[in-house]
Amino acid sequence: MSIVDRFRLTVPLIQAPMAGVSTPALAAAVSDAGALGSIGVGATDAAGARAMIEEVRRRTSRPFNVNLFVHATPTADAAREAAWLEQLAPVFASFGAEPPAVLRTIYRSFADDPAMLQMLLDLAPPVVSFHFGLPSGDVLSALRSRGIYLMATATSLEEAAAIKQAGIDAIVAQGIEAGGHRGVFDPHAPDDALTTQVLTRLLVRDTGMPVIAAGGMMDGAGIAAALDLGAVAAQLGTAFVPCPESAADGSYRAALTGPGGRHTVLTAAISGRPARALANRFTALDRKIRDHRPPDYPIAYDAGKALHAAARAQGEHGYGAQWAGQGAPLARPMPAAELVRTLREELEQ
Ligand code: FMN
Repeated sequence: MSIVDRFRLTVPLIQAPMAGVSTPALAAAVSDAGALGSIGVGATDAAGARAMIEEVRRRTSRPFNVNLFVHATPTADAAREAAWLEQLAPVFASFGAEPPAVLRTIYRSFADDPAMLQMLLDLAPPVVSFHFGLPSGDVLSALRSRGIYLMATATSLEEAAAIKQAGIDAIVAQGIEAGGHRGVFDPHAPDDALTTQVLTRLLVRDTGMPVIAAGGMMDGAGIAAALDLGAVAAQLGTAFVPCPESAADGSYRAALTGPGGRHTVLTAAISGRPARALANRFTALDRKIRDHRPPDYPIAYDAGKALHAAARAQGEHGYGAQWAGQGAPLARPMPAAELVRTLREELEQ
């Protein structure tokens, strides 16, 4: 049974999980409107995730998705971290600030977080999805035994094969156009940078699994194209960033919906993993320090967030992590329920 039938969706649409940007209010509004809302709990701990799941449940009785980061455990490397901070020091200084003395692992991978697993087994959300990799077979079996539907992101045929092998229910085909972090399992491996169109078609043909296309779709025409390629649904992130229910701040919204939305860049300088963001002062800085390898994800993100805070304190918003996909100029700010309704109408035309 496809995800659309199983969860009685009235439109083949998933609002992408967006850690730090999607909120329980956004997910609930989307689910109530007939699509599948998602929360991203990758950047919080078990207690934070529990509170978010409970809030979604207070707001809606419809199904929703909870997304986790399953990245490789980062390796702290004092010399590499010091060298990175040295590169950023002049920028901190330009805002009258010092870089942090040491960088921390600001959140754990789901693979290293038994408390998060226990919380998920307790609350049993209807859908759980994984980004950056897969948990162990034992963890997957435990989640499955609670009746949870499982999805995972692939950016390549190899990652898709691993997802199929693990017995995941559906695969999210994330193309290079997508906003936010690329779901690549190994950020240091060569990346073929497949587009959503090519990846979706390849995975439909090669895996035989339900494929959810993600990356660059902003309207009914985009979703229809993905369905034509054989996808069972489309996962849209950037389209939902300007919704009033998202946690995006004013400068991020203004940049995304203004001329800044026309230019996005893939960068690992902000967090330590490749991610697509609006071109801003941070991504421009990346061009200057590209020869220096950032600390492991998410250790580098500790520096990125500190730099954003230092700049913002001086009124400069250009160092924020303003994740966005290539379709950003097609964004339409409106409440989430209205966006879902609009997308459904466009699809039915
Ligand atoms: N994907 C995840 O699986 N987990 C996340 O926490 C996550 N955070 C994101 C944050 C933002 C602001 C954006 C724009 C995307 C994020 N993504 C995340 C990627 C989305 O799942 C999806 O692949 C992407 O939004 C699709 O491309 P689009 O932005 O062009 O619609």
